Amino acid sequence: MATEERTQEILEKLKNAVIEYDEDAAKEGAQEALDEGVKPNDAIFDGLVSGMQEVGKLFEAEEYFVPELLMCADALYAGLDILKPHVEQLDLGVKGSVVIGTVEGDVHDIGKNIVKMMFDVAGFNVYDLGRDVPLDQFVEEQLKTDSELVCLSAMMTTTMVGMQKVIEDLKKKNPDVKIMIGGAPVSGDIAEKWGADGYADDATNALADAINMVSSLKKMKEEAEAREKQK
Ligand code: B12
Repeated sequence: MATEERTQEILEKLKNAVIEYDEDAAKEGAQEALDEGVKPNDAIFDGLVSGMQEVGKLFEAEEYFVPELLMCADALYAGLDILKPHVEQLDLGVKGSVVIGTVEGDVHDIGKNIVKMMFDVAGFNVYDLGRDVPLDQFVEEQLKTDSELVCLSAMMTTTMVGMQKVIEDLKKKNPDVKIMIGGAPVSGDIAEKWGADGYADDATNALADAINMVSSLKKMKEEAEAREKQK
């Protein structure tokens, strides 16, 4: 078990590996975290993701441009690949099916993949459509898989508007489906205005909200079935 000081050192190494787009350091830091008993969740959120938040600031300050961002993303994924299989599996008593993807026109997929990881560790069936997903594909996949939940991610003000169409189309085809949206430009107010059932600002809250939605949906279905039987 790493001491508090050593834990901070490893987290700092992971953070800097992303900022300095150093894939080797990210892999090394991830392995050190595992070897020394740092929780994989902490290494991901307080190390890698925290580094990417700093990268966002450097981009805004025009110190970094798209090529740097791409290399930072590669470093983050290099560390994530090592840590992900070790994230603790959760048994939260409810499991569901979820369709997830980043909407059309948008290639940002780090946040979406981290939300996906949380669903994976909670034992959900995850249908990941990837990034830059044509809007109709969300509706098609939900109908095909009969998933309880659809999660839409967008990182740009220009692409998030596509979510509104998906929400409308999904609710028309299947009023029971629950829809959750997220990504930096999205907010709870927008989610409400567009008729989504939920919004979360990070992956941990996304899973917590999803569990609530899926359990209320399952309860409603069970009650409806019980009423049918009584007839
Ligand atoms: C890395 C990055 C890139 C990388 C992406 C690599 C990849 N594989 O994802 C690359 C280089 C490809 C890129 C490209 C561009 N980018 Co960019 N990018 C970023 C950056 C720096 C970090 C994003 C990130 O990964 N964050 C880390 C993750 C973990 O956080 P997150 O995505 O927010 O996800 C968390 C939550 O939001 C939430 N969440 C996310 N999705 C979902 C979904 C659901 C359902 C729920 C519930 C929750 C949830 O949970 C996640 C985990 O906790 C941001 C800056 C920023 N402040 O966000 C700019 C940013 C998003 N990019 C921006 C821009 C402008 C671009 C480009 C147009 C640049 C250009 N000139 O070409 C292109 C667009 C390409 C395209 N068509 O999509 C702008 C968008 C501005 C806007 N508001 O519209 C930002 C905000 C930078 C800025 N300040 O200007 N980018």
